[in-house]
Amino acid sequence: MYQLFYTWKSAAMGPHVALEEIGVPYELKFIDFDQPWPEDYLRLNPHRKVPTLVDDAGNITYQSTAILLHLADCHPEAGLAPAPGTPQRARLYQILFFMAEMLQPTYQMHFYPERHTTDVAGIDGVDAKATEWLTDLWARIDALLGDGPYFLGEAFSVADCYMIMLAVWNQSHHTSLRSYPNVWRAIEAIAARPSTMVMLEHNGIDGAAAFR
Ligand SMILES: N[C@@H](CCC(=O)N[C@@H](CS)C(=O)NCC(=O)O)C(=O)O
Repeated sequence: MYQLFYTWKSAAMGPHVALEEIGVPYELKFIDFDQPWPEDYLRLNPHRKVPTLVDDAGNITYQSTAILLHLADCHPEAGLAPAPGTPQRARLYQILFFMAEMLQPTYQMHFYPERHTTDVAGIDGVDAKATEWLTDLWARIDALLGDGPYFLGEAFSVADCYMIMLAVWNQSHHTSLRSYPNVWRAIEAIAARPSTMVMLEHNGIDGAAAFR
């Protein structure tokens, strides 16, 4: 039994989809962002972030990309990642870390522009820059997806689990993901998977139609 600590529409969405794909028992543990961080949670993850995964033996993993790759490695039968050392695995790393290093921090700039400047008058400019970058970064994701429907062609992987999380975050961004044909096709394919449906429903999101 895994425990996945999460909050609404958070970076836990990718690991949640992966756990559903794998089909292992897990428990979702809600962290209420309107309350102070629980001390027992901070002992698991002192970085004051979700998600955190805890396994049966009490082993702790945080950082959503690390959780996704770890789950894929622990449950190879689910086929969520190609074998280590193969060109396809290298491509998975490349895509996953591109999203983690480029898109995720840019959404942080968009959602929390005040954390990215000491100049109160410059906050709107930080958000405007993030918005500009997001428009460009999704074009690169579109190119990486190519004919898809998933990043690795017909093979669904943890990169797709991660991408659907970013797509949820795009709900407040001005550029609609419908303007990226490969991205939109991937969203529809991922959102139609029973695993993703469970995650979306849990977060109060009404399927692919809710994306923009
Ligand atoms: N790189 C981390 C980011 C985690 C993260 O920023 N989580 C957000 C929720 S999506 C959080 O816990 N934010 C709390 C805060 O920044 O105060 C990951 O992917 O796990």
